[in-house]
Amino acid sequence: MSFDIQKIRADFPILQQQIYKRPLIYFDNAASTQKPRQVIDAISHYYEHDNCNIHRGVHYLSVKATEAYEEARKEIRQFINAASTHEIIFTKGATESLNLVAFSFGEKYIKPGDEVITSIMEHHSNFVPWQQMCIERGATLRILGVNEHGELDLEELRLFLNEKTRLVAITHVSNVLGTVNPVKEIVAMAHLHGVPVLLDGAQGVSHLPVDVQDLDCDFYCFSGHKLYAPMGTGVMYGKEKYLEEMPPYQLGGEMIKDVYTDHTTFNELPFKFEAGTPNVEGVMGLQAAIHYLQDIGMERIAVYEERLLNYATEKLSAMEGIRFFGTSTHKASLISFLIGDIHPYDAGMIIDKMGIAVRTGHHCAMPLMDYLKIPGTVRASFAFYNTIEEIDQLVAAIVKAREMLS
Ligand code: 7TS
Repeated sequence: MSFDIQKIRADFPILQQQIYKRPLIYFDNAASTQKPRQVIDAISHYYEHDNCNIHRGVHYLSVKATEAYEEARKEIRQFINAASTHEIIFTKGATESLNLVAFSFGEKYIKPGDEVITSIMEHHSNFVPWQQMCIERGATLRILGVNEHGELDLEELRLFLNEKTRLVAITHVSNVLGTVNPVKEIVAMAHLHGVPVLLDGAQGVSHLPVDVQDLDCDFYCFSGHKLYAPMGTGVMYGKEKYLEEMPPYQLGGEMIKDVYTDHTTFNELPFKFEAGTPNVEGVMGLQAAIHYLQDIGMERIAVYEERLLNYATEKLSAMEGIRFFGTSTHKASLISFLIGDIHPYDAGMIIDKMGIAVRTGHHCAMPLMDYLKIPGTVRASFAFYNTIEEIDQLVAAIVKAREMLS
């Protein structure tokens, strides 16, 4: 498929509608992306032809659904270049993936006095599980700050890493600042101390090509719904050497090998971490989304989105009184800003009335808001179906919001 923006937009039925009598402009892609027809069709196809519980039956439909599910796992392994399908655990999203690691890795490896390193730019989903796990296990959470561009300081990481460090848990891309963290360097630094690294890929995987073996990260967690796939899908990638040692996160069907009245043995990977009936329809949609993205090409998506980001940054920089949060030279396609002293909610309401969806508030990053001493931001996050003309509309809406609210 060539990168034909009108053809791409035609694949997304939701983008064809009008909001407040204006064409919908959807700039809330960091919260959730829209779904192409191909994904919606894959879900319908599954229910019309293949629907059945998997892994449990010998009959035709059960075998067919199981094969389709396991085929999707193979393709997701390829998509992020994991070494084995044993390392691809299906979850209901990044949050569940992160909780799984915090609970299970914590139980196996974290003792009183140990340390976990995270950063101030984390989404609550990659912050609260570590904070809670450290409290429960008597460990210490050490929190990296950011500089005025919203970047991590690797020198601070160097100072934090020591013989008590058990894990570094860092986001690949910040959902507030847009910063693309130097995760390969972070992994290399941590590995020098024998410390594994978890990457929260919720905002990374939809914008950048991800190769977990090249990054050499030990865990990579993401959601399907930010990747043009259905809600309620996600992946926890983990290196087999850790997953083999880690205890199950949930107990029940699928994850067992044998159950006796006095004890249970657990299934092999990846099933040990997949208790209960999974979201098969969602995984069919996730597979279709990955096909769709691969047809366009992640590299090409990254180039187009960078054009949108640069254009938006240039236009907004030319306006008076806009304060940006996140000005790293390595950014994914989102901008967070404040318009003078206008509260982000007020600005967001007016922008919405112009048919433009932006997100306002703390973006589930309250520690970062405290650190920056702001109540929240207005965030416009772009996807490859957005256009330069839509960004011009956003600029006009900001001018209008300022006129009305100043
Ligand atoms: N990590 C990051 C970096 C995120 O941006 C999000 C969601 C999550 C984890 C959690 O993902 P979930 O799919 O499990 O909810 N971020 C946002 C956002 O920025 N606005 O709404 C959700």
